[in-house]
Amino acid sequence: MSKRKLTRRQAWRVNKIQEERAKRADKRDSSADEALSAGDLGPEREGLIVAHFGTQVEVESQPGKSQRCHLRANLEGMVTGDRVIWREGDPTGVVVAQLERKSVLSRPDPYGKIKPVAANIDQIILVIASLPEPHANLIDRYLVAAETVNIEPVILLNKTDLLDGDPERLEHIDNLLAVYPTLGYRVLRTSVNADRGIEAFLSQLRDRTSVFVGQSGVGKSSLINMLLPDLDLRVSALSESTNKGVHTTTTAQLFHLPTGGVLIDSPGIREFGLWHMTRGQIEAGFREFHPLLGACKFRNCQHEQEPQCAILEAVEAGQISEKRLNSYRQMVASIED
Ligand SMILES: Nc1nc2c(ncn2[C@@H]2O[C@H](COP(=O)(O)OP(=O)(O)OP(=O)(O)O)[C@@H](O)[C@H]2O)c(=O)[nH]1
Ligand SMILES: [Mg+2]
Ligand SMILES: [Zn+2]
Repeated sequence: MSKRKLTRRQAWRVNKIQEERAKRADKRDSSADEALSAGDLGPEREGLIVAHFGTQVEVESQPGKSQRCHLRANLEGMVTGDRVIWREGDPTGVVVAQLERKSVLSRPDPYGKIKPVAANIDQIILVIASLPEPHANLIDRYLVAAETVNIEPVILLNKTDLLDGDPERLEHIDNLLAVYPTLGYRVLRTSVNADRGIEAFLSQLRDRTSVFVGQSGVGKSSLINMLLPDLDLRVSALSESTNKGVHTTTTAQLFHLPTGGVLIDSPGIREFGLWHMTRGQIEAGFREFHPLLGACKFRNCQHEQEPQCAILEAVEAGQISEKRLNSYRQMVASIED
């Protein structure tokens, strides 16, 4: 984030927000401590955080059975998907410890601090649609982010019904997606409205913990409603003026699928940024570059116009897509700004 001088009014507001935050944290600690010292809590048991509301979390010990919990003092940054030790209470339980994480997705908060947003994820479902149109590099940016945290991404094109009878749009999307299967990424296609692609999607979700990422309005909640019709999550039409989503889902929530597997929809991870990445990480986020890294003449080659650049030669030879190279360059330029 760029450094700038705050006006007096802004400084006052920032102070005020910090004071309020500290007050909330104190209150949270004392509610948890009171409950713990009152001694009317159940025995310690393992649980899973299935939703997150400000200073409280919803903890589940078995699918369908969950309770609101306070967090014990000094337990910070707990997120949906975290496994915890907790004690049942009346009306509120207490989370007393966090278990080790297998993986974590993070993103910078508005103050530039890296914050976790979901834990123990095995698979990222990157949802796109022809409307809202994915902006340039959107797919590659998400893929790089997924590669960096070492979680397998799957691309899911939703709203395929919008392509019916529109060969131009279809061709555009087909061109956009063509390169990914050649890189080993799975690409699925669904339509909630026309009831397409559900079987393949369900089998991709089976026995894994997946998280949805993707722009507002691509149909993430609609897809969950399709898989779990009793749920009836809120969905909203795109804005008529901009054709963009209106940020309907506001809490991270975890869903168990009857066919097996767990799916997390979190508003926090839709646009996880790249600004905290280095050039090396971005480079490593392009999996087709891997066999060539180290093969350029210059050790610090930026793959711009250096002589004997292995990446540029591979593009020349048609082994690496020019579009992907351009994405890489634009991403590097964006972090260097
Ligand atoms: N034509 C068409 N529209 C769809 C499809 N899936 C979802 N939509 C519509 O797209 C709009 C946005 O859907 P949501 O499910 O709210 O999108 P979201 O990704 O959850 O959006 P946020 O919660 O804001 O991130 C709604 O009007 C849905 O009815 C589809 O397969 N085809
Ligand atoms: Mg939603
Ligand atoms: Zn090079």
